[in-house]
Amino acid sequence: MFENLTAKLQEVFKRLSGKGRLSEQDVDTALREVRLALLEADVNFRVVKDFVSRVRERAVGADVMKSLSPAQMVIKIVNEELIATLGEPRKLVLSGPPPQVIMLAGLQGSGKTTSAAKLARLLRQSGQRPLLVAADTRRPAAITQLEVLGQQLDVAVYSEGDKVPPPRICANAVARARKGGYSVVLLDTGGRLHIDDEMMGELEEIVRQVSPSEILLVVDAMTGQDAVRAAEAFNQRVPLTGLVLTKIDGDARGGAALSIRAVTGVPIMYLGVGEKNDALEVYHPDRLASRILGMGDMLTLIERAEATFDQEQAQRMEQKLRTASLDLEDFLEQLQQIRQMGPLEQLFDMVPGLGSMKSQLADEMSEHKMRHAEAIIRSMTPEERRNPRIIGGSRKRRIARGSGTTVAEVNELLNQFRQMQRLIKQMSSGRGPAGLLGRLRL
Ligand SMILES: Nc1nc2c(ncn2[C@@H]2O[C@H](COP(=O)(O)OP(=O)(O)OP(=O)(O)O)[C@@H](O)[C@H]2O)c(=O)[nH]1
Ligand SMILES: [Mg+2]
Repeated sequence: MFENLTAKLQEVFKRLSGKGRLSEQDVDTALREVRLALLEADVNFRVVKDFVSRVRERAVGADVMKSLSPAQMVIKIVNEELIATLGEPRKLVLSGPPPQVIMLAGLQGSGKTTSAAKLARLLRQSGQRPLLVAADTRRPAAITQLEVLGQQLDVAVYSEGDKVPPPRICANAVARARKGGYSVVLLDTGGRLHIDDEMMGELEEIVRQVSPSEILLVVDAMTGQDAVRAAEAFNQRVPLTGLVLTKIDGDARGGAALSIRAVTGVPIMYLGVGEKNDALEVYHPDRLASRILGMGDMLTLIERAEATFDQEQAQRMEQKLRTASLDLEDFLEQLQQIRQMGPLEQLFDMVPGLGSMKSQLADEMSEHKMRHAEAIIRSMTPEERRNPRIIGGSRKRRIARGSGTTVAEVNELLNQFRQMQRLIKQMSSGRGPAGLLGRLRL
């Protein structure tokens, strides 16, 4: 979906990266091109304007990090602002007493029925017992469509044919779910070609009858700004809690995906990425942004790491990690490398498996602590660095004095180092986070 936009943005970045220093004019020229690329991708013009001005403000005032070229710095800012524009993710809330009700609404053909089935599948995977409800009585084949999907997925489908009014069907379905021990009820409502009063009235009545905890609007991302307008109109009548953007796999220009959150204020929650039952992804703004920029999550990390790591040193490190013979000299080198790579938090985000350890790591590796660690290691003799076991009480006192720290801090560092060694041993024996080493290419 984002091919064109991605190609355009990459061209802009490529031109920037040819330059050693960026003047304000370079930034302006680049941003003009970014602006055009976004407008061509059918992004809402107000969203574009706001986006560009945020990037400009940050790019002009930015402290360029030592390890990043000015062009990389611009990419970094564009990426972060893109993520901000795409908006925070929100998880489905199903914490109330069962059954929890999720209503799916949307224009005709937007992908409600398909998404309801995909969502049922995801929910079942996470341990829920879903019940799909055929609440679209207008289109003759709609009920059969849902029943077929239910059969494929082995998920129960509740229907009462097409003579009972949908709000009634929904209320009955919830009662059935309660008796039958279903934990989640998914309402597949009927769509219309355009927003009309009858459809909205029906949705409002369903909301009144069964008070869904989630009201998800399913929007076809292929329809561009129409999708955004439709979402605004829906949101005025029923309180939407989230968006499902479908057909992200299509070849439309992507503007809807980029504008809809900013324009409507409703968070994107899922992305439909294909016709198959498993083609529903939980939305992650950072992943979507990197897809738009054409950079894999890891790509940025590797690029930055490669820029600062010299190849030879990297190979040496790799060898050491494999044989788990890392010493404090290497530890120091690592600390310096990491500091050159930019904000740590962001770095952690990019390494799969580190996410959960992030806050702990970030705390342990705050700039302040890193500076102390460096000072401590610098105060050691080469022999002590190679063989920390020889560091006893008097050596610790000497090191603490030399580095302007305390014995407790020296101890802490030595402990951390031992922990790291242990972790590395685990990883190199294949018990650690899968593939971490390979991905990091240390
Ligand atoms: N490529 C692709 N196709 C999708 C996606 N989601 C839905 N579709 C297709 O879009 C068409 C319409 O999907 P439905 O789920 O029937 O849409 P609906 O909103 O229920 O339509 P009505 O009930 O008629 O209002 C079907 O052919 C789906 O296979 C998606 O994420 N990617
Ligand atoms: Mg349908």
